[in-house]
Amino acid sequence: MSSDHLCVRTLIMFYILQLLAFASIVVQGHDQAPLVESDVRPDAKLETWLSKYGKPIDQPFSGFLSFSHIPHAVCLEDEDVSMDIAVLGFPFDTAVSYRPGARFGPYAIRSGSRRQRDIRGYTLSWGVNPYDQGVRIIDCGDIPITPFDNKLALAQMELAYTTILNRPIVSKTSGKNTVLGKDGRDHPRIVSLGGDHTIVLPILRSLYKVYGQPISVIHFDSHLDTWSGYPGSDSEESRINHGTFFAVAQREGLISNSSIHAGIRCKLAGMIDIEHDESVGFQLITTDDIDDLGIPEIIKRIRRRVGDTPVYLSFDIDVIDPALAPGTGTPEAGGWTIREVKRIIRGLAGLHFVGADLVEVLPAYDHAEITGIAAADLVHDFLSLFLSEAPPSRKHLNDEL
Ligand SMILES: [Mn+2]
Repeated sequence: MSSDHLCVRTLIMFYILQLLAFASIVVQGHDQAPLVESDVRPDAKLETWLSKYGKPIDQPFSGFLSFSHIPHAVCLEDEDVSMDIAVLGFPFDTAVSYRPGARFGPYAIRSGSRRQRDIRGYTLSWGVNPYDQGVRIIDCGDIPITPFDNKLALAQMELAYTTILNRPIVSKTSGKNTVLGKDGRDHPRIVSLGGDHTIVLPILRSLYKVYGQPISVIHFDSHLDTWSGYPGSDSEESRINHGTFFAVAQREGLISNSSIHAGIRCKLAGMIDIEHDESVGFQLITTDDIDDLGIPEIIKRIRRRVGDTPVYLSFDIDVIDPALAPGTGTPEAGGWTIREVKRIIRGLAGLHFVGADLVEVLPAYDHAEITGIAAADLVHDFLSLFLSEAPPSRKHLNDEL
């Protein structure tokens, strides 16, 4: 047989097979009921989504981008909104010494929180779900901070924080171990999403106004953030940045001398930096202390340092090893793991927290959202921290197994 003949026969076979396949689709189509019933008659009963499927439920990958899908409001606009705990975004990054981009941090943390939600907020490590503790937790959105004028930006952040801090709480208390303000009442507690670390200065100014006393700070960071300035930046405004804000806060009398750093490993000018740091009111726990002292001793030292004073928790994501949280502004190699830090955080439950933040998340340097997801997970821990009376025991776990 010639190759021409073979070609023609192959072509005919191909067309016959195609015809058979088409015929079988037509026959099957007639035999099967439609997959979705749809009443297209003109007199058909009108249905809506709500009447048929009920209240829309966000999927982990859908819905408005509030933290962990919690109720959200523009709290600065709607003056009737009140809460016990607020999540508040600070999209500010115009006071950094290295990479800018933390203005996208609040977005990245909320985005990283999408698989977290109230109905599955219980964790074995805490033994609680922060969303079923009878307190109202609201995502208040972001403060509209100017990126053009830091003096104005600082004023905006302070006023926004104070505005929300002065809202009446909804429940009898905003959680466990709260501190009364100088007006004698319990105030909402705010978890701030940064933003570069400078946002803590207006926050501390606002806390001082409401609580009427200096606040102790537990500061997780690879850097001291207590420097007095940067060479070549001598104006009053340039002295307020993400490496100096604690020194400014100390000069203004906003923080007590019972503060403590955890996770320090940055390079220094020398011991002169540590001496200055002590004068700002800080003790320090270095990154290596986790190996030399262990986690229980680190927890003990932090608790002993702050005692029962009002405490603010400031968490720079760069305390985590950059391999596990690369999306940050001033990465320092050789940091703590997320698991280690989470254990330390749990050990701090029962202290008198007046607020917390998670700062320096830069999604532009992140990969596969790993920094955003870690940050969102830590914010979930902060909520559990506010709502727990003491560090979790293992009572809810069956250790017999
Ligand atoms: Mn910092």
